[in-house]
Formats: sequence, C-alpha cells, structure tokens
Amino acid sequence: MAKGKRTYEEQTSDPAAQQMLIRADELGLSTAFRRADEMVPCNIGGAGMCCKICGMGPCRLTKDGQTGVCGATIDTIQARNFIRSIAAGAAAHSDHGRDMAFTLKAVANGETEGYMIRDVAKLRTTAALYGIKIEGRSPSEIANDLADLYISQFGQQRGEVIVTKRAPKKRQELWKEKGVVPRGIDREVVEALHRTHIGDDQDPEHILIHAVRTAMADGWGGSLIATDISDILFGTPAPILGQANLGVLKDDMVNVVVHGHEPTLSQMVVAASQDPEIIEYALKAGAKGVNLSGICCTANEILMRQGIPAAGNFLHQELAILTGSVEAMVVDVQCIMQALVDLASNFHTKIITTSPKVRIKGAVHIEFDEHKALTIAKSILKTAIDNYKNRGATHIPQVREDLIPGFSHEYINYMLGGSYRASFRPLNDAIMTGRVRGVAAIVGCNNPRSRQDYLHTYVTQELLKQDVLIVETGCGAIASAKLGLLLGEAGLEKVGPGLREVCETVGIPPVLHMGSCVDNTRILTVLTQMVDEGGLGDDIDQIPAVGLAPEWMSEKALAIGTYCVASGAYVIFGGPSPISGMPDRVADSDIVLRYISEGWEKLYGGKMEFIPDPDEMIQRTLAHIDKKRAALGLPAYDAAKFGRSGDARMVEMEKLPVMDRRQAVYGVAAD
Ligand code: XCC
Ligand code: SF4
Repeated sequence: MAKGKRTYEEQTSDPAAQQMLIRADELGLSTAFRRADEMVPCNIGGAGMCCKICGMGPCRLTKDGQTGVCGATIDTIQARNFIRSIAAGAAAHSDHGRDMAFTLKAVANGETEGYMIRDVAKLRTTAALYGIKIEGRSPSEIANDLADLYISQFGQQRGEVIVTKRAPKKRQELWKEKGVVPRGIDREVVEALHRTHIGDDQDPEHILIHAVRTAMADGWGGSLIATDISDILFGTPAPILGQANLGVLKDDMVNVVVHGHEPTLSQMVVAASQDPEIIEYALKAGAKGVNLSGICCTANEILMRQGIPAAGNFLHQELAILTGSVEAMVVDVQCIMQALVDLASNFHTKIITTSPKVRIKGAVHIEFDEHKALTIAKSILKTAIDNYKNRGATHIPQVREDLIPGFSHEYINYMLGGSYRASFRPLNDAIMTGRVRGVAAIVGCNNPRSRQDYLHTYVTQELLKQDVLIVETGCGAIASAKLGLLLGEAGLEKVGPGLREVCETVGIPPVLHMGSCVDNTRILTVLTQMVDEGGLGDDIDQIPAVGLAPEWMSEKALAIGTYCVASGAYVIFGGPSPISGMPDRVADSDIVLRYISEGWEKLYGGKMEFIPDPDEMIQRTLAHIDKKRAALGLPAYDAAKFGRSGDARMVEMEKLPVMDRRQAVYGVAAD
C-alpha cells in the first residue's frame, strides 16, 4: 500500500466492498475510494471561500477582510455558493418530479406502453387533497386533472405552490409570515441563479431567505410530486422481503444493474425481465435467466415495491462492475460516476445511458421514451443478454443481507391501527410516555472521504440503544440494510428497552426503510400527521425529532436539509462544512454559519449544523430530543422505566420456576 493511502478497512466498513477494493488493486484499476485518497480536496473551495461566478475572478478569499475584485465579502460568496448548490439540488429533484407528472398525464391519456394506475386509492386521496372532483369519475379522468395540476406547479409564476398546503396549518402561517412560500417550482430555481449572478443580491441573509424558498420548492414541491406519482403509478410501498449487497449478483444469470433515480425506467425493466420472451432469450444465451438488481435510489424504488435486490449504494457502483459479472449497467439520472465507462472497458460490462438529459462518452445510448417503454426495456435487456457470452472470470463476494423495506407513511399509518383504526396514535403515545425517546431520520449519500457506511451505521446503532426510532432513505438506508439493521428480529437485543417493546408489539424493525431520496417527503408527511394526531405540539418543530446526513456528498442533500430546517427540523450533516470559512475565523463573525444555525432556529425552529465527529452528532441529537421533550412537558427519558414486557421479558420469565413467574407478574406470592 502506498504511503498516506488508507487501508481497505479504513476506506469502507463493508466486507464485500473491501474484497472488491483488493481486487481493484490486483487488477491495477482505480475507484472513487483510491481517487479520493489521491485528490486532496481544495481547502479554499471546500470552505466556501472561492468565487468563480464572473470572469474577473476566480477570487480566493484567504485573508481576513479581503474581498473579491467586485468587492464581494466572504459571507456573500459563501451564501451565493450555498444557494447555488441548493438550486441545483432542487432542480434535480424537481425535474424528476416533472417527468413523473408528464408520465402520469400520458398514462391518463392512454399514450404510454406498459404503465397503468396501480394505486387508485392513493390517486383519489391525493386528488381530493386539492379539491379535484373524484366522485363518479374514472381513475384516468382524475389522473389527468392531477397531472395537469402538478405540471402547472413547475411553471407557475404567481401565488403559492399548492403542495405546501399539506404542511401543518401553523407551519403554513409561519412560511407566509416569513415570505418563503415558493411561487412556482422553476421560478425559485431560476431566481436563485439570477440573484447570484455578478452584481445582484449581495446581502448574505437576504440570499439565504431565498435559499429557503428554493429548497421549499423541492421538498414541498417537486420531490413530493415525484413520490406521489411514483406511488400512484407503481404502487404505494408496503413491507416486502428484499436483499442487499454485491452478493445478490448471480454467477449463472445475466446480471443487469439499474442505477440512478427515476422509477419510470427501472419499473419497466422489472416488468420486461419477467416477460416470457426475455426469459426464453436468456435461456437460449445459456444463462438461467435475467437477474436484476439496483444501485442508489433506483435500487430503493424497485426494492421497496417489488423486492428486487439492491446491489449496493452510491460507492458500490464501481464495485459491481469489478465483479466482472455485470452484463449491463443501465443508468438514467443523478449520482452516476463518469468513471463507470472507463472502468467497464476493462470488463465486458456495457454502460447504457437512457435519459435524453444524460450522455457519457463511451457509453451505449438507448434512449428511453415512456410511449414505447416496454419495447425499449426489452431491447435494453436483449442487449445485456447478447453480452452474456463475453463474460470473463467473475468474482462476486458472497456477502448479502436480508431486509424488509417499504414503510411508506400510508403503511405506517395502517400498521399502527389496522384498516379500521389507522392512525399515528400509538407512535405519539409511545413518544409521550417515553417508551420511544424520539425519532431520527438518517438519510443521504456515501462519501468516499469518509469510511463507507461507517458513520451511517454507527450513528444508527448508537441511537437505537437510546430508544430513538430511526427512519431511513437513500444510500443511508442501503448502508443499514447491508448490516442487517432493517430486519425485525435481528439485533433487537441491541435496541433500547422501550423501543424494543414497541417494535415487538407492532412487529416492525427499529429502523424503517422509507424509500429513495425524493421520498424524504414521506418523512415530512409522517411528521405532519404526528402533529395532526395531537399530543406532540401543534407544529413540526415541537416534535422530538432530528434529521442526519452523516455521509452526504450531493447538492440534493443540501436542498433536502434546507427544506427540513424550514419545516422545523434540526438537521445535522457529517463531514466538513462547505461554508466553514477560514479556520482561524472567530465564530462570531461567521455570518453564514451562524445564520443557518441560530438564525434559522429563531425563524423556523429548525437549524442546520455540520458536525464531523459521530459521537458529537449523537450527543447533540439526544440533547435536542430531550430538549423538545421537556418543552412539551413530557416525562424525561428514563431507560430503566421500560422493557418489562415483550419478548425479552418472556425469555427471562421462562427461566423462572412457575411459582416465581406468578410472583414476577402479579407481584403476589404463590398461595
Ligand atoms: Fe445519490 Fe439518491 Fe446521495 Fe445516494 S443518497 S448518493 S444523492 S443516490 Ni440520495
Ligand atoms: Fe470575484 Fe466578484 Fe467575480 Fe466573484 S463575482 S469572481 S468575487 S469579481
């Protein structure tokens, strides 16, 4: 190992990934893990101190009091860099939402091939939220109106993005008062770019108000639209058994990995892979069939709906190719490394781009079009099958874990009360009594600058011991899945006593997989419903809950974090802050850093912080949860109070002689 390079164990905590990194070195091939070691991050850009938005720069502000050529201060530059990231993140999520809305429109009008409205109930409930008439109308008619309404939100110029009406009443009032309700989804993104052109908005706090408005257009706009329509077209997720990690790849089958974000393509590939014609074609090619798996959020989309296995999270994309067993990696949008093409050229793997928005030099392009979706999906699979004969030696790590994903907000509602009494009451009650101390959403990416999966799973496991119920999405959820944390029975002995009782009673894992990254909006819906249920205050900021993105890397993560703050959440990012500024700067003068924490907390009750140390993340999470419990007048969390019932207690009891059991249960001596 070259000097200064991390060991495999330091690069990833996943044993399957370690095996593949060894293989990469044996073959002399590079991966993001190695490139991260070699590419020292720019400490000026990394701290948000570089501006390159005009041709008089780039200006690097490294001395106190220094300004750019135009006179821009460090705070203005940091705020501008920050909002530009948020705008890009919001654009990515929302453009995904827009494509979903157009697909819904096309499905409603019978113009597509292979799609249908799978969840009529969700279509009707969603349409009814906006006053779209549902009685006596066909699903297609309702879907057409809902699609039109959703499509109009992107280009809307004035008024309010209608999706924001789904937040708690008090929150909506607050947004109005602060003037951050988005007018139209695209409008806010465009204005973010306009404001940060040279010579526009140069008041950092004013820029950051618009950052909130832009992020809101994502969370209470484009992303929520994407989630709604995915459920309507492909089904609202419910628990299903799945598997995760590279061990899901098969030696005797044609391995097709779908990677990216939009379920429109991946769902059709799933359908095509079960088509008799395709199975026959694969058998003829000498394979036992087509084995589909996913990477990144596409993995989550098909995992939680069809139980299609996840080959891994963000940092597994190159590792899957290194197994030598992948005939085709089919990608659409977002989080696709350009390095895939070069790496794949050392194997037989074909990288197939499919989005009209995304091309990578050297990749095969088979453009996706929902009007001919099934035909295209089949032709993609045939390309993969034709490639099976070119496969060389394979090295598939035999590492995989079972998991149960699919905890949509609708399902959580149902599971807590059944069909007739669906409600969030039991969850609210569990928090109010202190059986569940609070809730943490642990979400977001992998980042090769930290040890893969380690921060996610360490923070998750430690919070579970503290009776914190965890919900997860995105690559973070896959990290937990790979470690077996998304299974009901597994590891409950490592979970706090109160939480354990709740999990045993309801029959849920202590970590709930809620979907992809656009599905962070499911968490907003859950929080809103917890508010509506009563007992935990009248707005989201009063709920004992925290959001964490320990290994984030994407601009989308910053947009998500910001809309969560605007919704009232305390959001903790891992890794170094992209707006940390000069290391010797006194915190007091750090306007932007202070504004997004203390400033936002005053305005929205939520705040954003960057905390590299996992133990500090955990400590601040618990402190925040306890503070919110106290503010609600709830009993202080006491680990010793619960855990006297449930399976653990049963095991304990069974060890006792019969007479003593009675004593233990009823507190009376045997007669
Ligand atoms: Fe991408 Fe969504 Fe991040 Fe994973 S978690 S690396 S954004 S795939 Ni969204
Ligand atoms: Fe430099 Fe100002 Fe141009 Fe930025 S906008 S590059 S600070 S001159």
